[in-house]
Amino acid sequence: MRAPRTRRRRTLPALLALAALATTAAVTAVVPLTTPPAHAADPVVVREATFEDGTTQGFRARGGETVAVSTATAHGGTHSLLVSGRTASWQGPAVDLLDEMTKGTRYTLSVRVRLAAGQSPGQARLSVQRDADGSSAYDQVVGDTAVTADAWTQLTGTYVLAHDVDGLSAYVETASGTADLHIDDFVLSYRPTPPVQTDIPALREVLADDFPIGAAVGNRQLVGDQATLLTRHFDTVTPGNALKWDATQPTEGSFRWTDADTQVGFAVDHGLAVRGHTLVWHQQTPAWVFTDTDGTPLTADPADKALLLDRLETHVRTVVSRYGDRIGVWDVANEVIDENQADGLRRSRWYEISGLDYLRTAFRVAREVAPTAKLYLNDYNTNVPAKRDKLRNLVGQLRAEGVPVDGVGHQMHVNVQWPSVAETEAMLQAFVPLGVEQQITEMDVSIYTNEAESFPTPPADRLRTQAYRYRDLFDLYRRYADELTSVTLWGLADDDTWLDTFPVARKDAPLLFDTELQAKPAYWGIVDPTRIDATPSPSPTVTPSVTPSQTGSPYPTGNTPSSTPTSGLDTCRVTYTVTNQWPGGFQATVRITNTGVQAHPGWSLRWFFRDGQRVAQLWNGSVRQDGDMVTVTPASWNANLPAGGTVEVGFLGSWSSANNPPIGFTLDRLPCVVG
Ligand code: 9MR
Repeated sequence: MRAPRTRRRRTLPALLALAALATTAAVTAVVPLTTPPAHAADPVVVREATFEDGTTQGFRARGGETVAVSTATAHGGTHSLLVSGRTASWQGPAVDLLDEMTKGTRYTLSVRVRLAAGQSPGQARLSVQRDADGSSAYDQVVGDTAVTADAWTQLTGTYVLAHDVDGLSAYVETASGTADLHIDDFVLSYRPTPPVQTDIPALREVLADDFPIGAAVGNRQLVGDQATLLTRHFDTVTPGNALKWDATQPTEGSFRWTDADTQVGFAVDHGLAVRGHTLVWHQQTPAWVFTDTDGTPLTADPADKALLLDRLETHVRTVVSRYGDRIGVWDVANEVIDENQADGLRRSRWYEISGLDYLRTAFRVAREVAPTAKLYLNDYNTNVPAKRDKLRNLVGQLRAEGVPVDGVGHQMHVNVQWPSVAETEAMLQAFVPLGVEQQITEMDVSIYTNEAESFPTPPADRLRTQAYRYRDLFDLYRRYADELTSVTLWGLADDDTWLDTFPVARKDAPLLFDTELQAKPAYWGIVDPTRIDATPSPSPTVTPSVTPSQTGSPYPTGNTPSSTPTSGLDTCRVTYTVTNQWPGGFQATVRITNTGVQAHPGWSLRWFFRDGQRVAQLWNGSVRQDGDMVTVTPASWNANLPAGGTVEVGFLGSWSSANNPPIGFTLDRLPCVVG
């Protein structure tokens, strides 16, 4: 008989000690320009159950069924746990984990499942039950997965506890039926992750003169390291799901605010602005909205239409008024354009029943309830000319009628190849004549260009290409900073992205921070493109096998020719030289050459110190320093920096522990080459 494995349980202090070790390692390995992102250690097993000691090792029934150790079959060793006598599909083996799991840590749960001999094939899933204040909630860790009596199936998934709880358990259940089943080799583990980097510029400071920068969030982004990363880099948040109709009013008249209140409350407490997403959409809207009280689908007849608009008015009034001025921007309506229709209007249930009146009602009521909030029409693929033009026509028409549409949201779910910068610029330009605000609302850059590709870890060359895409698109956004009132990314880090399951299940990596919350080359694409090639990548280059395919999906992965840049920048070059250094003080010069084709009158040069240095006195210009961010503007006599021209400023500064050169040099917000 296999000996039971020792239970190893790592406490939070131990975890922090490991994290500290990781930091030390990263800091001592510092390269000249910045600390490389650290990568996680081996997993730490918090709890496991093999049943080899003949006990149930803490597993119990969920309700009335029988849970007992069995030697009829085992996954390794000779024992497993048999569950029999089930009378409902939710019954199954459960293990209490309240003392094992810490809020905010990302755990991996794994268990083997096999149906008992003679049972017909079925489906099983692995879930977590959370109990708080007498009520329970259920989170799926691994969805319905085929299981049989002939072989063991492994269910593995990750879970972050994002709520305060007084009870917590993991359990296996079946999608349907009451088959007897075995489980074996349950493991709960986590990987100690490196700490959030604090020696890199905060995105919100880098972009401070351009636009607020935001991230879509769920509850799990509000705890632990995720929260640290979020509040360090971002100005705004968009609840990714919590404000949608299915979340706020799942059944008529009963509103549910738990997650939305948590997310908006967190934002307010941390000084983050909130984009409200979304009041009207053809997805994530419960069926009752479009159904009569007797279950009949609503039609376009006047009584049905009145009922629908009445429900809409109640919904908008209730949701918007709950948050009042805590939500300054609302995506009042989402994805209402279908460029394949001659009139450009999506044939949603909203449209079929009410024509354009649902939009008129939603905007009118939102304005009434939140008179100072900015009201948006939000859509994807707004770069596609046909869609862009139809959206522009609709916005023009509604505004001409007096419908209070203040802004257009461009989702920007794009990829490493598509769309071109020129097409994206045309998208922004198209709305300028209307006099509306514009925002980038859901940006992510998939590493995939078609549905056939799939990488277990993102190849280095994809991450590099992605970084140049971020660089180019953000350069464009910066040029349109007067039009764009914010830019939001659809997620915080690659550990949690909707693209892991869309358009097919595979690991994607579309954001600026990796699955361990470390800055990716994409981050440097925005902050300091000269660092793109210096940022370590998690894996060697893999050349994917590419089979072009049509997605047929609403979010095409795109296959237009790449506009992706070369690594040269045609803007400016900076040379930073420490000419003298003594304990506590130093003197430096910064030489800027305009390598672009246009003059920079009244230029502004910016950089970020990394070691807490301060500028004490600067000559040949004026200086302002906010934290690590230094902004230099010219003196009267060097105010114009012509194409090909050079300006040199010098300064006296102070330093303490280290005096590494600054990073993130920009000239008029455009990144400069250093060297
Ligand atoms: O990020 C959201 C994801 O968690 C949901 O499963 C999905 C369901 O429709 O909605 C996602 O957010 C969408 C957003 O609300 C509208 N634009 C497309 C986004 C990605 O699907």
